[in-house]
Amino acid sequence: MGHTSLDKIKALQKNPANVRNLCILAHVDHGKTTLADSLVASNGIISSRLAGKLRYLDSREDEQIRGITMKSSAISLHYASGEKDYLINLIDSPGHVDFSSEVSTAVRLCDGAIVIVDAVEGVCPQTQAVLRQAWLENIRPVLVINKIDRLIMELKLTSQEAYTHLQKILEQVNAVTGSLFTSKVLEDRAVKEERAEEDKEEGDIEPAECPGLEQVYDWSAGLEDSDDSQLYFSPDQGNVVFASAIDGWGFSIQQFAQIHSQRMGIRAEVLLKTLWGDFYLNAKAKKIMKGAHAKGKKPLFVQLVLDNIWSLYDAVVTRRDKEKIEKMMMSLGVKVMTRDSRHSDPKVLLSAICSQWLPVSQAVLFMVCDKLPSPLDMTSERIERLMSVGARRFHSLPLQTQELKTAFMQCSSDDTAPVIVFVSKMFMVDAKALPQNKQRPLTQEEMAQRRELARQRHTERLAAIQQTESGEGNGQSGSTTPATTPGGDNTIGQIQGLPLKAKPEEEEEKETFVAFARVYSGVVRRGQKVFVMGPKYDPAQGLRMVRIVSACLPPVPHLACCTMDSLYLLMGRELEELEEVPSGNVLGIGGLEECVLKSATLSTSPALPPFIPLNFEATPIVRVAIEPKHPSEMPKLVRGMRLLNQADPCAEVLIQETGEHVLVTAGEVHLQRCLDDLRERFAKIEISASKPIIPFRETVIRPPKVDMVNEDLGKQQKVAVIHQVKESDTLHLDPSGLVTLTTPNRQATVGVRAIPLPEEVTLLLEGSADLIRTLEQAGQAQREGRTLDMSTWTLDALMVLKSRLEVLLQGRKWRNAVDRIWAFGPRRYGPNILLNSVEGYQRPSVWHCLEREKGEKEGGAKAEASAIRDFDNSVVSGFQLATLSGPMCEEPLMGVCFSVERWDMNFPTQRTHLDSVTEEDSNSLDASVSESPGEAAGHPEASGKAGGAGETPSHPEGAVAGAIQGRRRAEVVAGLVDCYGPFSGQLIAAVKEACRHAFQAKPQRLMAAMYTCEIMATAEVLGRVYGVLGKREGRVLQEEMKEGTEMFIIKAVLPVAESFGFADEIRKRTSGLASPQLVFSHWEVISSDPSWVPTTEEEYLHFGVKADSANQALKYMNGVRRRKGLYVEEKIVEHGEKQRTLSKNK
Ligand SMILES: Nc1nc2c(ncn2[C@@H]2O[C@H](COP(=O)(O)OP(=O)(O)OP(=O)(O)O)[C@@H](O)[C@H]2O)c(=O)[nH]1
Ligand SMILES: [Mg+2]
Repeated sequence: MGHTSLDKIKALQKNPANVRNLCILAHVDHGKTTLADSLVASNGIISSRLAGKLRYLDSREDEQIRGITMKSSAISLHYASGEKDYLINLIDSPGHVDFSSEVSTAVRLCDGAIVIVDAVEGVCPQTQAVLRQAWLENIRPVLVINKIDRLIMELKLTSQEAYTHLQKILEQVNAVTGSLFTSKVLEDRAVKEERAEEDKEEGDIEPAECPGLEQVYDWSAGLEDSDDSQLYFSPDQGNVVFASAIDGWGFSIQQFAQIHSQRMGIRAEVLLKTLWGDFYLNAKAKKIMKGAHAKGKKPLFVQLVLDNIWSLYDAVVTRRDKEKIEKMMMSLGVKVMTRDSRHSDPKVLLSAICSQWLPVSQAVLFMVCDKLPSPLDMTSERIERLMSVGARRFHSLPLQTQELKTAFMQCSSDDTAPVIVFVSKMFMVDAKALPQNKQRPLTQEEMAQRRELARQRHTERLAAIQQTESGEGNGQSGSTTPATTPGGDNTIGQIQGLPLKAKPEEEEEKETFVAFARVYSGVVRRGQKVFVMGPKYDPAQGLRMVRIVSACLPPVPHLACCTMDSLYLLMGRELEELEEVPSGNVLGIGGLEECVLKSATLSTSPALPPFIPLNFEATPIVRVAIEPKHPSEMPKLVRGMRLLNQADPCAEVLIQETGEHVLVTAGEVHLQRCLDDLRERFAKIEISASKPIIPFRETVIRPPKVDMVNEDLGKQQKVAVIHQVKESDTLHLDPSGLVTLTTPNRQATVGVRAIPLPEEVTLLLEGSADLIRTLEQAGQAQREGRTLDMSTWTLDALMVLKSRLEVLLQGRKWRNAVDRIWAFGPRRYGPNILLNSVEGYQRPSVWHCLEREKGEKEGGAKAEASAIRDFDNSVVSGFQLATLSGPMCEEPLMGVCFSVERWDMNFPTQRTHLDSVTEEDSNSLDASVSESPGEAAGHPEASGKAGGAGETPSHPEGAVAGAIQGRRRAEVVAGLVDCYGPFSGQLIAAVKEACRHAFQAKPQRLMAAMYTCEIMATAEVLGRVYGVLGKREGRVLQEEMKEGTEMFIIKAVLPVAESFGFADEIRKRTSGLASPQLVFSHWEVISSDPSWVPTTEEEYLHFGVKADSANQALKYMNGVRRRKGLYVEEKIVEHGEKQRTLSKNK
């Protein structure tokens, strides 16, 4: 616990004005955990000599071994600044991209953040990502520029050069903030305009009053009048600290302003304004002047600040000049222990001096308390955003819900204030580590109490013995059961009341989940009951149905009720038990594992909507199939995977259609951690994991114009492609690629053509998946006769999507295409389109729900829709199935448009139709007709024919021939169940097959998932980095030199399929100098055709007869097919003798 007692922290928790909830954010390895160590050491929790080496908050073994943080963890610290006592709830977060979801969980619970930037590496991809995350959550950042010692020791910059370098870094960080701010202002303006428009519609503003409102469009409106000066990082604002966490020093310019104002007799305020910037000291005039750069003078910052540090490093580390060190220590008023000054490593002495002279913890904690907001300063904007879940807007929420905003703002710990808690993740703790199960030293009072109890027990026992001795006959039993006397019972009760209660053995074995949470309003008490709001919970509905928290589960959808069994203070590796936690604090809650999966909103008021979901930056993409080493341990694995799913914010666990248990993770390092966790904590069994399953997509492209050796292609390629589809009596293919397929019972025929979608359309559809899903839900609701309330924002976004599609789909082929979109797929929101090109078939378009007033008209039209409409859904289902798994290797399709150009239905009751069909191909039709009672009944001729074929017709009378019109459709449907199964099923299968064949009639390609990576490397190792990238099919996009350093930044894309072991290989080849961060970026078509075989002479020459070495796409495809147990067309040894010549050729 260090030198701050638990009672002190409890007292501090009650004063939210002096509480700071903050997290440390940065790119990987920029020194977050090292800085946290110094802050932890300032509370005496670890020794200050170990600060920076221990990495106390990296409590997992693998974190220590790999040297990177993998989960966010919190610790509460006390900081006294003058009169005031502050409580700092500090959360350290990981910087590696694979764990960026942990950053999201940390950021949600905080009001501020310390953003760290490495002075050498500057702004890196994750720095931008975390700044964006902080921005999206509306939390205020302060900056620490860390590792300044590297500028001195590694880059060997002079103090003047270092100053220029630091200026550049600050500019870079501010540029990121600036771009975030600009986009925010523009967004705000859009919202304002939208509101104005709404008001106008409501009639508040007469359009006539503001003529020309629409015409004048000032693009920079809002930018000038928005004050952004507070946003930027600037040393004179006091929101920047310069530090070297490892050497234990750090300062803000306030400290130096104070030191020098005393020494030089210049006012501190003046120094504060001039210490950072283009100012210099004119010694003669004793004045501070502007224009240091122009006049070639040393800026004040260099002269008064950096030079001191540079000379200290020079004396202590470089020259080890004892005399000078003594002198400097004298002038700084610092004393060190002899063992430090005599230590063989000069760094020890250096940090001993620095940590007294400019302790980093003081500088950082002061800045944090001074600049970051307390829970009381929560902005109304942030609250509204937290509560505006989904497409709903804050102003559309019920009034009672809107009133809760004041509870957030007041952050009150009154008993009357509603309790509002957000759980951002669940983490697992060994039950033995829980404070209630731990032995702890007894306090004086507890010892006295126990002594008293023992004495009591002793006297009672004595009294009992005396009683039995004097008693008359019940001697035996009485003497052996002294504990059952009333006094004895009482004793047990009292002992249990003490914190030292013993738990039953089996409970100690278990691991339990603790929720990582924050209280936004009210006081949380142990044993309190609260509502758990599911992500889809609707407060309007809830308010109607429940009033108070009751023990029984209220029957409200997405609302549960649970008890907070225990509350904890999070202290890094340890937990301390608490009875209650007031508003504004971060805490751990035990006992929620049954009702909270990963994150949740808890409250005593049913008016609270669930908070908006955490905003994850990473997409889980790496999947592996997992099985236990011993098949009998399957149940343990299943349980383990369930626990893992709960404990990790971003890992996904699922059972695939094939029955495999699959784990999806954000990257290789994340995968490794999840597997270790499964083995050691959750399942505790031996497991084996498959090789990562790489996702692919299948697509079609326009016929290529050149072949593999860049020769112009004639027509022959087209013909070759088309011959892949085998025609049969139910399947026809015309040379233009239109596939016509008839259902087995000959009652429906569909004609489908596959067309590649333009790349931009695919991208747009992929990016709008959520929006399309909303559209689909609205359509579904409309079909069921409900209406889904969408905010104007969503409606607008959908309109924009529609018009962008219209712009992108130009040309004769796509005429009116957007209005003819029938469905999206797979899963109804994927990046493929089903197009209605059937002549004369009218159906409401997918955009139908956007036009509310028109909706009614079309509803009327619906009533008279033909029977064909009943099967509309079957066509869509067939399309969904076809797009879910393509013909190449059963992977989902992407960027394909299936245009249905023909859809005929030949219902048996429609005499004429059937006639024509039977005449066309009577032989093949016999069986199907004969076994279909409906058909036989409605069509005597057909049944007659069937009889001829040797079958007994079921209804020879033909009695139903004159069935009345009203019953006709019902009969059609009933009659459509024949030997091929229900008709709708046949139609689904037919559409699916038609789509597959249409797909195969076009040149097919695989699409690979691509990572982007940014690698920083020095010139010496640049060549090796390129080597590794080239070997793995990577493509370099950009290479530039980082200003002021010798580093190159290489931006490249790399197929996910080639990425395993990439980071390790790069690290090995460059002796650890370069380490890439891989982030999923997009899907890319692999240009080679998997079904390609050399046909021209040049191709034979180039690739040989087999040409299998060149075809990467084929390799991928066969890999996937093999994994899925599909047929792989491959010859293992083709020509025995060829192998001998192979080495010669190479
Ligand atoms: N030279 C120098 N090295 C530092 C400094 N601060 C941290 N380091 C080193 O940088 C490495 C990474 O430090 P960490 O504190 O683990 O970095 P981190 O930001 O927590 O890393 P992740 O949590 O994995 O993102 C360690 O080897 C530290 O010793 C510093 O001020 N100067
Ligand atoms: Mg760390």
